[in-house]
Formats: sequence, C-alpha cells, structure tokens
Amino acid sequence: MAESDFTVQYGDDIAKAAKHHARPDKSKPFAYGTAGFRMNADLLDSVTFTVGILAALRSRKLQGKTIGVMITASHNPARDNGVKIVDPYGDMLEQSWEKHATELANTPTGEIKQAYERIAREVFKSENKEEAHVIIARDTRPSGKALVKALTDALNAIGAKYVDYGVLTTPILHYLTRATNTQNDSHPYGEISEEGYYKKLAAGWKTAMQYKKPEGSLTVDCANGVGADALKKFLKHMPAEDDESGGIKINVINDRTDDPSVLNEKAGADYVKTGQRAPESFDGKPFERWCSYDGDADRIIYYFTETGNVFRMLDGDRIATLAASFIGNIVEKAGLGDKIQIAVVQTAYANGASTKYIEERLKLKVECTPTGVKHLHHVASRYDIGVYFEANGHGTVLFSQNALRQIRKADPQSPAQLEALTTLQALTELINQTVGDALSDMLLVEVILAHQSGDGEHSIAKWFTTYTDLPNRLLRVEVADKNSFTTVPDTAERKLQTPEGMQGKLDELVAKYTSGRCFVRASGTENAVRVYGEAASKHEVDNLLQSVEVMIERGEAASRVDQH
Ligand code: NG1
Ligand code: ZN
Repeated sequence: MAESDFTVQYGDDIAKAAKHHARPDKSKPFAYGTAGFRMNADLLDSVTFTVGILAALRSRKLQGKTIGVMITASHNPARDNGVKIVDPYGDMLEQSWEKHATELANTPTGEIKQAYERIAREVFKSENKEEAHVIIARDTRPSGKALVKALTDALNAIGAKYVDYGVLTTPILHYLTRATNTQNDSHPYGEISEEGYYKKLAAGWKTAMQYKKPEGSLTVDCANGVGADALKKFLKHMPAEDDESGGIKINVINDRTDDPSVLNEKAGADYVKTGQRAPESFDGKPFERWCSYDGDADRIIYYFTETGNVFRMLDGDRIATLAASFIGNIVEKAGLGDKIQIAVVQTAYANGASTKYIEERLKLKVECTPTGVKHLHHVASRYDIGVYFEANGHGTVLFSQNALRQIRKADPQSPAQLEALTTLQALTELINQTVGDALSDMLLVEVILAHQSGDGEHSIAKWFTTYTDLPNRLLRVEVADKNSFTTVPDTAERKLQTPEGMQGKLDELVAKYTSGRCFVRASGTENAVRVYGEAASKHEVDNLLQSVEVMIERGEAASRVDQH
C-alpha cells in the first residue's frame, strides 16, 4: 500500500455542507495574507467555511490541540470582515500552512472534497483519527454572526468539537487558545475563560503597582469596537480609583458598539496614526494622557497635547523604546543583566530616530523584519526578552522560558533587588505573550509611566522627549497591479526588485535629502503600494514623497503604453 493510500474521513459530509456556502464563480483569487483573509464581508462566506476545514485539519495534525479562529477586520470599515487562524500557543498560523488555506479558499465548491482529501493526505502522511478542537470569537461587526455559522457548518461536517466564545477582542481569543492548550503544563497560561484573562491582567497590575498611584487620568478611545466592552469588564477587576496602590481613573470613550456605522469612524488607532491627529471627539486638556485602540483591540497609540494645542503622538516605536528601556533597567536592578539578553524587533516602518535611540542610547540589539506581526513575533521569540512593535501600535514583549526560569529562581540580595524582581515577575503576567494587545500594552505603559513619574514633569511629556522623531509620511498609491512590485529577499522589504530600474531611481531621489530614507512595497492587505519616507524636515519629506509618487505614476503610465 502506498504511503498516501489511507482513508480520509468526512469528505462527503464536507461536500454536502459546502453547497450551502458555495464559492461565487467569478470571485477574484483569495489569498491568506498578513492578516488572514480580509475583504468585503459579502465575499467571505465560502472562504470562512474553508477556514473551518483547515482549522480542524490543523488541530488533528497537532494531536487534537485547540486551534483558534478569529473573525475580524480590525481597523477596516464595518462593511469588511476577515478570518484568521491561531496556532495552539496563541501565535499566528504556521506559515507553511498558509498555502493550504489559500488553496481551499480558491477551490470551486464542486471540487472541495478532492481538495480536502489531497491536503489531508499531504499533511497527515498516515491515517489520523484525532479529535479536532477549535475555539471561535468575532468582533462587533454585524456580518460576524453569519460567518460564524459558515465556520461551524464546516466544523460540524468535519466532526470537530468547538466552543463559540461570541464577541471578544482578538488578543483575548489568542489568550484563550494558549490557556486551553497549557492547562496540563507545569505553568498553565491562565484560566480558560474571558474572566480568567481579566483576572490575570489585573493581578499583574496590582503587583506591579504596589505603592504606586498613576498621575492624573487616562482616556481610552475604543474606536467604537469590541475593546470598549472588554475594557469596561476589565475595569471591574481593578483597584478603586482612589486606592493609593494602583488606583487609576480611566475614562472610556467611543464605546458605541451597538452602531456598526461608527466602527473605526474618525476614531481609533489607525485614524490617529495614519493621520497623525487626535480622534474627532478629542477634548483633552494639556498633558492629559489619551490612547486609541483599533477595532479589535490589538493595536494602541498614545497621545497628548502640549500647551497651545500642539498634538503629540506616541506610536508603536515609542512604546517599544519605553518598554525596552524600562525592562532593561529592572533586569539590571534585579541582578539578571548578564543572564537575560534583550532585543527589539521592528519593521522598516519604524522611525529611524527610534532605531538609533535603541542602538546608541539603550545599547540594545535591533532586528528589522518584513511587515506583519508573525515575522516580528518569530524573531522576538529567539531572545530571552524580545520587545516587538510595528509603528502602527501592534506589538508586545515576549519572555522566553529561560527568562521566566531566571526570574523565578533569582534570589534577591536587597530590598531594591526584591522590588525589581517583583515588578519584572508582574510584567510577565501583565503582558500578553501571544500577540499585540491594546489593553495589556496600555497597562504596561501605565505601569512604566507611574514608576517613572514623581519628578515634577508630566510622565507622558518626559516619555515624548526621550528622542525626536524624524519627520515622516506614509502614502498609499493605487496601481494597476500591486504584484508587479516585488522586493529583494532578505532586505526586510526595503529594496525593490521589480519594476525593473525603479529602485535605482528611488536611490537617486533619496540621496538628495538630508537623513532621507524611503522604500516602496506592495500592501499585503489592500490593493495598493505603500510608500514610506522620512527626512530631516517636514518640507523635505513632502517633497521626497511627492517625487516618488510621480515616479510610480510615470512607471504605471509607461507600462500601460507597453501593454498596448
Ligand atoms: P500592509 O497592508 O501589508 O501594509 C498593514 C500594516 C501592517 C499590519 C497589517 C495587518 C502598515 C504599514 N502596514 O499591512 O503593519 O498591521 O496591515 O493588519 O501599517
Ligand atoms: Zn487590529
């Protein structure tokens, strides 16, 4: 018998169920990208059905471990939706499986049984009768419910067991996936419930904030998304506002989760970061701390105004530098400086000034990866402590098994060492170890600012002055075919390979500007190319980006002529 000659169950049931979730004949090809599948929700029914099949296959392949499926389109408009798979430890679907997701999503409905059996044979290698387990959550989008139905129809057809957790933030679903799979470990990640997540974070906060009280208040713009519900539930677990140990006043705004039309509208992390402006409802007083989550609460951006209404933004790069500097410091204070190595992972979109600050002032290693948190997460996990953030506010801090062991077994020699160790231990509980998490990142920032305040200066203003961002801009340019823009391998997307000759022209343009840097890459989530640039002055950046846009448009015009 040939190796692949084994029975694969459920093919007929899948074929039957698929008829209710048929792939539209004329759909464009779907691709599992940086954020899973994401598009107009009307196109997602058949795609979500096939994701159910793949999630069950993945679980069976991993001896029945629980796989997560999240239905969300994050910061995109309410009409969009998306679906992505979460691996057992809460990280993104292993990259080698993305091609199977893409293949299933593009299979005509009449051929789904054959495609399913072919993939099952390829990944299983021998007969597999494991019980499959999947957990599901969705954000507040109205289309989410029907998509969960498509997903569970697939899970029923393939004989998988599942739990539908309803409406949750993306990071809570990641937490639950990891918590479920580590229940029998010596150190389970946490209780398997939404409540368990809030309890874990609140416990970490209380320990980290013993004897500290944050200055002033914090206002959180929840983008009218699911983060609003989560934050309100979480606050019930926090110390009273006037408590001298960790009491904090948090105002929740943009919490209209009952009205989908306002989701991410003139609010939220993406609106603030891309426009470098406050949400429309902003009415903060000078130096008051504000932050914005995105629609599924995995990104966060901080900001405040200085006297005279000058807007100041603290993005993912700032959170990374704040966290790396603080954690580096307490690791030293805890006497673990020679046992724990810290690194910071960024993408090419990180402001050059932040990279310089980390390397030259903090003396820490910086790694640059392609866009998409899966890349950053992967590299960060190689270090004892890996701080990773995208400039857009998506990121976290990972503690390796070695770091956790060192922290657990350290024997403090002084009250100062004990305090540092206690804070460090608390941070390992407070910081989401699976994925970027707006709520958890917010608590991290608040802990650090509270620890650093007390010298008369506003802690947020002090944070802002640690270094000065290079003026920068991010442009989105629509092109006929974004796939004609490819980058040279191993350059973290900083050099174009095609269109031929374009990188040379770009280099010539950049060379004309002081501290100029610019790169062009195809977006993984939208049909456009992104142009990022920075230079010594705002005027120069504007100039540089305008020239690059003209260059791209000329290239487009020339290729249109070629095709005729
Ligand atoms: P694309 O569209 O590939 O640039 C965007 C963000 C990523 C990431 C993904 C997923 C920028 C420049 N790009 O990717 O960082 O967050 O969306 O949401 O912010
Ligand atoms: Zn998001």
